[in-house]
Amino acid sequence: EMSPEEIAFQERIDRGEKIEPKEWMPEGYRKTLVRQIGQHAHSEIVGQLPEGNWITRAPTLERKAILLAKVQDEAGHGLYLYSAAETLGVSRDELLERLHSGNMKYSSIFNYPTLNWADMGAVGWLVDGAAIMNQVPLQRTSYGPYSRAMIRICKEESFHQRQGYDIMMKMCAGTPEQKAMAQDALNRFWYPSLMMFGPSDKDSVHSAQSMAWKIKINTNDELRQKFVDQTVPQAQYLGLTIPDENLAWNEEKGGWDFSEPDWSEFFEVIAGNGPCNAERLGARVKAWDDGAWFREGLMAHAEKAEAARRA
Ligand code: FAQ
Repeated sequence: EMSPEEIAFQERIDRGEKIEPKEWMPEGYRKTLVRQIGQHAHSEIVGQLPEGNWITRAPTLERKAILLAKVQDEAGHGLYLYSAAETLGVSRDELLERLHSGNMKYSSIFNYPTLNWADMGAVGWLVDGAAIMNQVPLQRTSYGPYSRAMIRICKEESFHQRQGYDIMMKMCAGTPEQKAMAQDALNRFWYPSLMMFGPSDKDSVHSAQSMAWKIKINTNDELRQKFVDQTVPQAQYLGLTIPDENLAWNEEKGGWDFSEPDWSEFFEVIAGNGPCNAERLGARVKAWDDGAWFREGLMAHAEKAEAARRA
């Protein structure tokens, strides 16, 4: 069963201690963190693409400046998270190689297209809203570097969510056509946003062990429920309709009943067969290949400087 080291480790977790990079940890704990933090970092980087697509077409200079800042934040989040993963003994190049070869995942949500400006509102409101719901508890995750990264990231995510909701408010107070665009964006992003929390608890292979290690704090279904409960009144305030006939207030549980997303679609998307998987991964691989001359230049410069130092 558990070795004496593993027992002592679990006791530290149970006492609420943070685990730091140089400390002993079970191999499974390290592997799970590399998987989750790496996937999270990749999501931030790939997550720049759907919004980056609209920076040049923002309707005003102010909207453009806001969106630009948000997308830059996402790059920063990706970099903090890669650094956090590197403290576990994996290099950034290796993580990127695993992403580019399709061996590591990123969030399913970024495999859906952003068709128009209303989608920028829906992404900020729903996608960042879901991201925060998942990340606020992760500020208390057991691995020190991940938990500290989450504190800063959550502050920036709340700005992202507000800017998205602000776009939705503006569009819903606009012409009937603009309000219809906002409704259409909600219709398309609702179920993919629910999928961000991962499969239902009965299909979540990692939850039990990750929660015992306090890598995860809540189950997927708990966070999905909290997200629906937070988002329904926000939709009502906008005068928009959540695309779910089964949505109903449940007095007993003090929350909303809602329809599950189409899980077969979810599993297709995470297997690489979503609407934009090939395009998203293709863009990242191209960026890596296009940067080869720069990496080579840096290496040549470092080698020259090293040779000069030795001489
Ligand atoms: N997409 O056993 P579980 C953002 C995979 S926020 C793709 O339940 P776990 C900010 C899972 O990896 C988005 N794959 O897994 C932003 C596993 O497969 P594996 C990123 C998914 O890890 C906003 C399998 O399914 N946030 O980027 C998904 O315990 C706007 C079984 O699932 C994070 O990554 C999915 N949705 O729970 C940026 C948060 N769900 O690895 C730009 C940190 C599950 O064995 C614009 N991560 N899978 O091959 C987590 O909290 C967890 O990893 C979960 C999944 C909750 C996502």
